[in-house]
Amino acid sequence: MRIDIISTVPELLASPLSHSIMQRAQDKGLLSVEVHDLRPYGLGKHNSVDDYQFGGGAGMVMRCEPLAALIDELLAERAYDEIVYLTPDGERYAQRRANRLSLLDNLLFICGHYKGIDERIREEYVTLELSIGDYVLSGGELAAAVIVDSIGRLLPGVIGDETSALTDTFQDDLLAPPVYTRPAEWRGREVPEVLRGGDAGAIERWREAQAEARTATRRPDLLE
Ligand code: 6GU
Repeated sequence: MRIDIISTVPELLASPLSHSIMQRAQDKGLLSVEVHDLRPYGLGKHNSVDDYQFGGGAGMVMRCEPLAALIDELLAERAYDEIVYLTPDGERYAQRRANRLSLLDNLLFICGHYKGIDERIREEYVTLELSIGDYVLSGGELAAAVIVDSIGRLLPGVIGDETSALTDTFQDDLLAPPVYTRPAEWRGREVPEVLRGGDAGAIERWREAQAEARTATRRPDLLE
């Protein structure tokens, strides 16, 4: 999968995408992420990428021309399955969308700042608008990092244990059951007996029951 990201603060995206599983995905050639700095496409001698909004009001708006120039350049290289704008008024991002995006080949993410981007860029180019939750971030970069991470780890071959992404919390609308590792007893707390026996069927049933109980108490909305 190839992911391009447009940002005015590319430094914000460097670290989250260059460690751990995201780095491994890229090292293995399964994921290629390219961050594109919008600033050189800015207008005038100050490379301006934003301006006051028509109609007045606090906050700047990202201008059409720099974004269009960069997007057109990227579109000349490849077609995108989705051009995604990260915005708090977008569709609430969840695992179902992550699963669907992980099946695509080419994604373009646009990170907004200030009051957002000129509405006409959304009309002209954007095919999907995503929000990562009901709160406001100062820019789309952290949201893009969250979404790229959640997609990248689903790509076949990225996670060593091929079945591991299938047992994640949310993967079947259930929270994951509790997990334990050694030692079997720690500060008087014991690992549940069933997990220490070798009965695979019993372990499976215990985990299912735990997942359901945990979901019912913590996230009853998921069971509806
Ligand atoms: Cl995608 N962007 C911004 N700026 N704030 C957000 C968000 C995105 N999702 C939740 N809050």
